[in-house]
Amino acid sequence: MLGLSNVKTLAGGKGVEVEWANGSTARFHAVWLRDNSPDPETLSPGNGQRLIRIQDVPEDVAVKAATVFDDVRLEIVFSPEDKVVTFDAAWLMEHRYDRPETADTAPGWTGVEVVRWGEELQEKLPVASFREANRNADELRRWLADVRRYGVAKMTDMPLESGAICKVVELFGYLRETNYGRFFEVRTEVNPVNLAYTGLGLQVHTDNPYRDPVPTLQLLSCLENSVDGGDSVVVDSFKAVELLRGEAPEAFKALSSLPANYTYAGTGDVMLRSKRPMIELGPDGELLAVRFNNRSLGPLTDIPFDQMEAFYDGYRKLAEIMERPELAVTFKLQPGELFIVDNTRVTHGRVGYEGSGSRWLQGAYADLDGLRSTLAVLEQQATQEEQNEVVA
Ligand code: NM2
Ligand code: OGA
Ligand code: ZN
Repeated sequence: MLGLSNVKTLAGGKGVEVEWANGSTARFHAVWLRDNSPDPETLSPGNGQRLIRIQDVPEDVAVKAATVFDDVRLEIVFSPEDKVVTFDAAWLMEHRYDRPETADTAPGWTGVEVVRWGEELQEKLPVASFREANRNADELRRWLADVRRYGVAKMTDMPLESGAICKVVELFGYLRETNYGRFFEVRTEVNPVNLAYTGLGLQVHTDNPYRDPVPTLQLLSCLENSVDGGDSVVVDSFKAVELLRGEAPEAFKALSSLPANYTYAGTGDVMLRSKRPMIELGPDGELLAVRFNNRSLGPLTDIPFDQMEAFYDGYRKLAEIMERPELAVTFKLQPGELFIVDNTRVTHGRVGYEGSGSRWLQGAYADLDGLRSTLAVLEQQATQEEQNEVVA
């Protein structure tokens, strides 16, 4: 365990600078430390939720004294309250925010947990067996971690029964019910409410950009697929955005700063609309989401006249990149197989099909927050088990 070697109080008690045994240092503000004090009057011991309001922290909060104990505890005395609080060295390390400027902070950056990919993923597309993931927490943890890293994964060995897709969602989270149902049939229909319910080819897309918030996970499972065609394709839009940013910075700028409109009215019983950028960045420039769907981009009504052409130029450029063969991973789903995509990131499409044979897929939506939560709990359990083994 990484211990603390030193602590200095910053001028005026504004905060502290902490040094760990490996030589790394980080500063913490007095107000931040006080707001995050782990004592039972500040944080509920039962659930970790904060019991105080920000106004309960004195405006002139300062560090009166700071001392390291036993290498692993930092004791702080806060003025004017004269409150004594102990912080844990590992906790401070995990939550430090005083980092040197990292290499990639240009708008469109992604965190270390995101690995952008192209056709090379074809040979190593993450996959797990449903039966295995259902009884083995390690297998489930690996599969969920792959979804976090690559935004896509396959599952095999599914029960060949209608609705089995729901059991996959139950492994990690909750179904997102929509106007399409708890889950939905994807097959050729006579009066299709959506072009997905035809044999037409579908350009790669994210689903339901006309919803706000969008469903952040989509699953598609296969019950029958004996037609000619109907192959699936997935493309990492975050990779496409990275290429766009390099090749056409003005296109990246237009798509990330102008509001697009997305719509779906089906046969008239719903009227869904959203107004969002095609490339969504966070306040610190992090690439958060892509909404890409040729069928559902509405009439654009919120882009200034003088910028409309720049938007369309950018959209065309992004679409061209999205269709590059070197970005595509393709496969033909077999009965008993499923794939899941992070619907804020990985686009999916299909080759058209017709003629003899049958094709029957089922789809469902769910959300990433539940998946990430399940994964974090499984990872914590795995770490604890490892530590217990070391001790035993
Ligand atoms: N379906 C399959 O987002 C879309 O409109 C794509 C969605 C109909 C639920 C198709
Ligand atoms: C969808 C979709 C692809 C397919 O249902 O959203 O994109 O392979 N389907 O049918
Ligand atoms: Zn789709």
